[in-house]
Amino acid sequence: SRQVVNEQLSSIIKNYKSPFPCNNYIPQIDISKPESKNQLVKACEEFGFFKVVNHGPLDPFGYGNKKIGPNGDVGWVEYILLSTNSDFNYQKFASILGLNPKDIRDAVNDYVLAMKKMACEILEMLAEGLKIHPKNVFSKLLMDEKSDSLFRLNHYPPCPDEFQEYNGRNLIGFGEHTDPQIISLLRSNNTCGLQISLVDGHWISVPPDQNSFFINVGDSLQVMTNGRFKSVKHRVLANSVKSRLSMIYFGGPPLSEKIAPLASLLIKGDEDSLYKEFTWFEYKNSAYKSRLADNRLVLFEKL
Ligand code: GA4
Repeated sequence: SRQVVNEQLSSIIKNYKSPFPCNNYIPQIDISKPESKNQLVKACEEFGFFKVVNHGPLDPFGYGNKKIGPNGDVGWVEYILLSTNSDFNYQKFASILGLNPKDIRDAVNDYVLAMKKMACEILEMLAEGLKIHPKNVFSKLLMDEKSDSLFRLNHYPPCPDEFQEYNGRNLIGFGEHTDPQIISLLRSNNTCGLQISLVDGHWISVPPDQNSFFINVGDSLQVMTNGRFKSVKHRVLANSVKSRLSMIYFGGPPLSEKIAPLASLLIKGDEDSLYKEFTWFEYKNSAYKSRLADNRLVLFEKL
């Protein structure tokens, strides 16, 4: 009968022993780490077999909706994130923006070029203000053809009151965070929502102004100035009636760039440095393992 067959089957399954016992000795290699080269060689010598983790080069680009980053953060937002790199090729662009992206790509390129120019001017004024020579210490990182800069378009649809009430507090459009790069240039329409956090922990609303740019210091500039400039925590609240649009240019260094406090800002030399040196690649890697609200610099602070 069917029942007997079932019982026999389940007893076979229960007693089945795999001829390939699983164990924890399969070498697992994190190829995002520098020491992985030696581990790869060892695994090939010992087993000729290994499992690779953290292989995905960071690729957060494209259209996104509610999800922010890879680690469970959500917001009342949809966005398009693009690399400004020249090797972010036509095909990639087309896969994000449709089959005939030439017009929009040209428009984005023009905009990004203008943003880069303005960011560099501001960074050079800052360097001069800090009496740092040469004045292009910061701006040269954005000018580098390998500069890892980004362009982000955010759309915050109006969020109806019944959702707003949820939780008894305002719904978050984009949760609090600091920007990892050197400098960010933001432009928005006339809808409010952006807030910055003061040192005492209070949030203040930034009145929108569609004819101006808002600039913020990123984590890398905080490190390069040894904490003199502050990477400001900011967030966006959802608006119940109007939709908010913003576009942000994030000016970042090349991946291989070593980020550390500038020697000319350290009076007693290395002793004064608040941060350990790291490459932008290392920083980005750890940033993409963090949650949006995390303090990503603590890992690189000197004890
Ligand atoms: C914040 C600033 C930029 O929008 C961004 C964000 C990035 C993402 O959305 O993919 C991050 C976030 C931002 C910081 C921590 C990581 C990475 C989401 C996230 C949880 C594009 C960036 O460079 O860092």
